[in-house]
Formats: sequence, C-alpha cells, structure tokens
Amino acid sequence: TIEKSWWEEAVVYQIYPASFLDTNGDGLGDIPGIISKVPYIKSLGVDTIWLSPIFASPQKDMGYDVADYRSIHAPYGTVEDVQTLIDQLHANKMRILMDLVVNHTSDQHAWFKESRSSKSNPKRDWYIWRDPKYDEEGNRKEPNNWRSIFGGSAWAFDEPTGQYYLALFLPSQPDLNWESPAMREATHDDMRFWLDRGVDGFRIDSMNLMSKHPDLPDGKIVNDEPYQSGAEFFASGPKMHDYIREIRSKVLDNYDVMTVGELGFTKDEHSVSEYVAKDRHELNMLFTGDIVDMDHGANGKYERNDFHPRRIREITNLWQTAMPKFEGWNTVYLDNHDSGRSVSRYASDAPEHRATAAKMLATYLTTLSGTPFMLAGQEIGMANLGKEYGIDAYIDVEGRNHYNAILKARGGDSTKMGDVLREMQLKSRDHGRLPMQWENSPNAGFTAGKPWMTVNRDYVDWNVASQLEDPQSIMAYWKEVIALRKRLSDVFVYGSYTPLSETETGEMVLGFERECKETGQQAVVLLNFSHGKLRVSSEKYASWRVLISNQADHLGEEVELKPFGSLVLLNI
Ligand code: ISL
Ligand code: CA
Repeated sequence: TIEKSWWEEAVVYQIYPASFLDTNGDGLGDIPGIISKVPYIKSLGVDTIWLSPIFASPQKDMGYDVADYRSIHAPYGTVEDVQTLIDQLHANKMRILMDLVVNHTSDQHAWFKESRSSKSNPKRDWYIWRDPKYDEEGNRKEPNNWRSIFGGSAWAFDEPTGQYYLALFLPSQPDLNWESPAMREATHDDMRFWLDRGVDGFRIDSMNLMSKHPDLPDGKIVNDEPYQSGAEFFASGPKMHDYIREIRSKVLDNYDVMTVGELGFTKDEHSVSEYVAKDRHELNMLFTGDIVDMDHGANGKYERNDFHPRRIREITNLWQTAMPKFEGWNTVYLDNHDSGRSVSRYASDAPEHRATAAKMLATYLTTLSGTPFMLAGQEIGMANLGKEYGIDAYIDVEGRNHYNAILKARGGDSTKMGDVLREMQLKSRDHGRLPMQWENSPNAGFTAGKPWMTVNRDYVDWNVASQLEDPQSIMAYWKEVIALRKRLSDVFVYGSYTPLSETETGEMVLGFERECKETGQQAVVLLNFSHGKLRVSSEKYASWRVLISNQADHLGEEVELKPFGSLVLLNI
C-alpha cells in the first residue's frame, strides 16, 4: 500500500494579490476580490491556493519587503478579511499557503529601524552589519564584493552608524541575521500567528539564502565587473539545515501543514536531497530554480539563450528520477510571478497555436510526480505582453534596474536597446504579474479604476468569461486534466516515472511513462514542443486507449502529434 498525504495530492493555484481582482476601484487587487472568487477557483478542481505576500509593506518589491508580518497591506484588506478567506477556503475543503519572506525584511520593519538606530541596540545583530573596508587611497569600500541579485553591490552604507548592512535584493530589503537566536524566535512567533489562524503551510521565499558563510568571503572573480555573484558563500550556507530543523521542531510539527522552499543557486542532486529526503524531516518540497531558468544565459537571466525542449527533458528527468532515490517529493511548475509566461517562453502564443500549446503544458504539469503549482491565468492561457508594448509597460524593479544599467553603459541611447527589450519581452517578471483577464470589458473586468499595471490588451480574446462557456477551451481542458490526476492518482501522483529517450520520441517531443506497480496500470505521455506535425512510433502502445489529448491522433503503430499536440494513453 502507498503512503499518502494531502500535500502530495494537492493542486496549487498561485495568486498574485495585486493582480487578481479589484473590488473597490483603487486599481489594486484585494482580499475581498479573492474571497469572491473562491467558488471559481474551486470549480477548476484546484484545492489549495498560495498567496504571494499580503503583509504590511512599502511595496518596493511588491510585498516581498515586509514591514510587519502581523498586519495586512491596507489596500488589500485586514487580518479579519484574511481570516474570512481562510475560513471560506476551509469550508470548501480547500487550503491556503502563505508566502513566508524571512531571509530579509523591509527597511521599514520595526526590527530594522531599531537595529539601525545604534551599534549597541539589542537588535543590532538581527541584521548583518559590517565595518567598511578602505582601499590604498583611503576610499571607503564595501565589506566584500558580493553583487545584489537586483544589481549593484549587495551592501548599503548607513551614515549615522558608519557601517554597511547586507541586502542581497534591494537596499530597502536588509537581510536578517539568522545567527541571532532572538531574531529566530521572533520569526517563529510570526509564523505561529498565522498558523493559529488556520494557514495550511508556507512557501518559503529565498529559502536557502538564510544561512551565509560566517566570514562573508569575497565571491569568486569571473570578470572585470566591480561586483561578483558571491552565491557560493550565501546560498545553502553551513547552518541552513539547522534553521529548517528548528522551524520544523519548534513550530511546524505542531500543525498539519506543508512547506515549499524556494531554492536558488543550489542545483546538485545531493544538496537538494538534504532539503527534501524523507528521513531528513525538513521541507516537503522545493521550487528548484532550473525550470524557470531554462532560457536564461550562463551570464544572467537576460542573456539570450533560446529555449530548446532538450532542456525541459533534462530537468524533468533529473528530478523525476532523483526524488524517489531518497524518498523526496517535489513541485511541478513552469510559471510564477518572477518570470515570463510559459506558453510564450517554452511553447507558442501565436494565435493559431496558443490554445493547443497551453493545453500541452497543462498536460505536462498534471501528469508528473510532484505537486503541481499553476499561476492564476494559466487556466486561460494568459501570455506575455505582446511585442507592441515598449519599455514603458515594464515597471518591475528587477527588469528596470537591468535595463537602466545597460542603457547607461551604452551612453543613454535608447535606440540601441532592441536586444535588451527582446529578452524582457520574454522573461520580465511583469508578465507573470499581469492583471487577471476576467472578461471582455474595459480592463478585462479586473478593475473599475485605473489598473496598477498594464492590462494585456489580448484580454479581448483570452478571458475567463468566454472560456467558461466553451467546452473546447483551455480552461475546460485544465479541469479535465486536474480531474484525471485526482481520479488516477495511483498512476499520476504516486506512480513511478520512466523517461522515453530522445531516440524514441525525437528531439522535439518529451515523452515519459507513469506506472502504478501495485495495479499494473500504466500511462504514457507525449508532448510536442514544436511548431511542426510529428509522428512518434507507438508499437508498444498500440492497444492502449486515449485518456486525453489536445490535438493528436492515436494510429496504433504510430502517434501523430499536431503542432504542440499532446497525448496521454492508458494501458487499462
Ligand atoms: O526574480 C528573479 C530574477 O528573475 C529571481 O532571481 C528572484 O529574485 C529569486 O528567485 C528570489 O525570488 C523571491 O525573492 C525576491 C522577490 O523579489 C521575488 O519575487 C521572490 O519570488 C526577494 O524577496
Ligand atoms: Ca482594490
């Protein structure tokens, strides 16, 4: 018999609160908007939602800069509203994950205000403060050469006390010092605050950055830039597992909850196993960064590196075969609020392919081992902003910093920025944050006011209202594949995974088998990642029956996949 747990069978729907539904016309989504859509979300077959941060925040990084974990960003609503949302979800047998952002806080958090107030403040060591260094000419320099993930130095100088503090993201997002037991306890208390209100788990932001090498050594120099990554000294540091185990034993183990850790930089199988191997008793699952980096360059996210299906085959095979070795569990995801939409990046948003491509990716997400995470809007095939949008439509700080740094280096000539814009049109974080497209009415029915960011004008053709009516829609397909995953959970959730090789399927097709050893029930999944019609030999599957397909034909000895076609066959 198979050991089962709710979080393995869950299907999670990520909501970016600012962009879901605005109920009071201020142009920003809100908690009442989410509450009003609980029946809609449930109708998809989804059973868990993950809310990106909704806490009090100056919103320098859209809430990933938290000023107070126990109050809600006022435009979103109140703690009472959140309690109503939690209760409504539970009444519908659904669950809720919150975003736990505890690698850093906002510089407006009371902890940081105290910490920066003087060198002798009891909270001074809740953050990472260091004296300046000086070069031969006596110029002040940062304590080390680490680069911020959002560009520039990872250190910010604080005049009044004459020291630098570490900030791996924005200077207004100081990193917490997890070495401080008092700070850790305060964070544990904040977690309990939400767990006591019924929250069912956390997505842990920048999870593996919490432990840094205690000496904060200079990062390896790989070019002549002033700042170097340094990630080898701040990702998965020496105390990482102590901190997670402490969170488990002191907090999480008192509740029936799950955790999903965001894993950056760390990519090797052994390190990954240390977070999620069953006997480690640490996290339930991870977001390994590689699946959202498939079209990033070796020298950074915005370096051109056109996607090839070989990448998704490698990454899928890697984790699908690794996890069972140590009885670990993983997520299955392609989209989040930090990147472009998968249909535009890895498949096609051309009008003639878009619906088929979105369904093919839905098939990928729901037929693998691991907990599927989908981003709101994926169920209607929401895509990136089109090429007709210029740089002004891009407002996210990460992309802006990148663009402005290059613009400056090129002497401020914006006519020479076509290559940079091209990559942003694919990978900018703005695409993942586009307002939800509810209907074909002004601003897609997202707001009656002025939306906080661009509403993609393609809502006219791609929206919830029109797909609700259409049995052939992307949404209808999503409902079907989610239902199949639940009905055949022995195969699709708990079954074993066997990859089909590139020689068997051709390089543009991703293929794999799933099997329930107990019952002998088997499925094969074939996904065409190309614009072309392809045939795959299917002798072995000649007598298997079609479980679901978007645009494909089972011809017995052969399968014909239309452009971006997918097919799932079942042996019994
Ligand atoms: O967004 C990225 C670049 O595309 C990633 O490097 C991202 O910054 C990293 O994965 C950490 O992301 C998380 O923490 C950030 C926040 O801005 C992101 O939205 C969040 O998902 C800082 O809290
Ligand atoms: Ca609002």
